[in-house]
Amino acid sequence: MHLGREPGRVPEEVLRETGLKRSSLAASAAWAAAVQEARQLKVAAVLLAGDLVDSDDGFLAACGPLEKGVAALIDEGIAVVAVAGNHDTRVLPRLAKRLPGLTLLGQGGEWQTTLIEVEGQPVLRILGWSFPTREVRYDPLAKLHPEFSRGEFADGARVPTIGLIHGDLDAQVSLYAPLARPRLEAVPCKAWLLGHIHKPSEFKGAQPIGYLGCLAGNDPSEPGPRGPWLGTIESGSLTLEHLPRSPLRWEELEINLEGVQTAEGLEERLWDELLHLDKKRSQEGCSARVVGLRPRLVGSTKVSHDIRAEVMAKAHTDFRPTFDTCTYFVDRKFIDEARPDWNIEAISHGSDPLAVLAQILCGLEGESSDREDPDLEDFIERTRQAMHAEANHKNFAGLNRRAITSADARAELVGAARRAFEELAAQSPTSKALPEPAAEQLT
Ligand SMILES: [Mn+2]
Repeated sequence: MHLGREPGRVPEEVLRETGLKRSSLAASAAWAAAVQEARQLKVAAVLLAGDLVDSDDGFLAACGPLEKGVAALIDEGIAVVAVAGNHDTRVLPRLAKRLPGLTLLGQGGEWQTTLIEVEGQPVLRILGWSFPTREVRYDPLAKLHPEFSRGEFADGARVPTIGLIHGDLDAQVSLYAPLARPRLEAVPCKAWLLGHIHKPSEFKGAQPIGYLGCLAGNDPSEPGPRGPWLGTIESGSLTLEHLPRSPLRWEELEINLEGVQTAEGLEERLWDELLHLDKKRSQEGCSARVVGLRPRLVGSTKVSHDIRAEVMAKAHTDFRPTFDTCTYFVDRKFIDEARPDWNIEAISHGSDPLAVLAQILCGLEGESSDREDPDLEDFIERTRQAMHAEANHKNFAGLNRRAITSADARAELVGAARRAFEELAAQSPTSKALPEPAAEQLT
């Protein structure tokens, strides 16, 4: 849930125009809505898969919303079961101690189970494990008691089991509990419900294993529907339904510029894509009040990078369509993967600066991958090293380190080369005489 996170990227103007408070789009608002829905549905239990609290120093930010939600659930006779993740390893046990209704499973890294009852009868068992320390390099399943892994429990209750754990599924090496799928599959559980990755999985198969995802959209890097899952057990089989209830949703809006010649054309395509997204969202039953869009421009076009950036800047300030109760806005950043609509291959057969740039671009885009080019490889490697040095600068020491790959460097260079090409082509006195990218030249 990452209680304590505020959606900082939603512009003030959007809040002013919609009359919404920033806090009404935060993780705590998504939690409050989920609690209300759980009460209305009269579910037997609410399960929370770790990282409830954004950070271990977030006690004060989280205790209010968590206390209120847990109390409202307990009041309705709903059990609340959680495991701790890497973000709330220390703070969740503190909160659980003060919230008697909250069952924190597997504290200190010791596997534990609890029974969920309906009208005094056990109906479901939850098997869980909590992070004992912020970093866990081993697979917790390796430490599961043999009798638990055989489905034998001291209480003798014969009810379906659901596994609840926070960790890094399918990772060989991880600081956050690498979970090997075969080990999970070997435990006789109806399903493994995981926390850690913010994007919800598709739960499929006889024994679904996957991430529940966040209750709320955090930032533009986390596109798609977010919300709780509704699990139903009927005649011993489990079904899981995703409820896209996050008040704030982020979406990556792909805009294909193929055939777009002008700024106006780009504006219209943005509008078309938005209408398409809105339709899809309403079919999903998405109840977002605000949707933030991160446009991704793709395809080859005559519209230059500068014009594309101008239209996107205008969309950020002026474009706020509202349908029913949902308002859309365009984030200030966009992803530009559009290609200049020139026959670069034809232009590259020359020796002027534009031709040289075209040769580099062809090489970077892999069109000349059939021939080895040590210069290009060296160019990519030097770029990668420069990016690595920047990303790992001491100023960013507090952030998670990320390895910069050759593919990252190549993508960065392609973007820069495309922009330089467009500018140079526009300045070139001969550019009008350059061959058009017409299909017949490619045939
Ligand atoms: Mn986590």
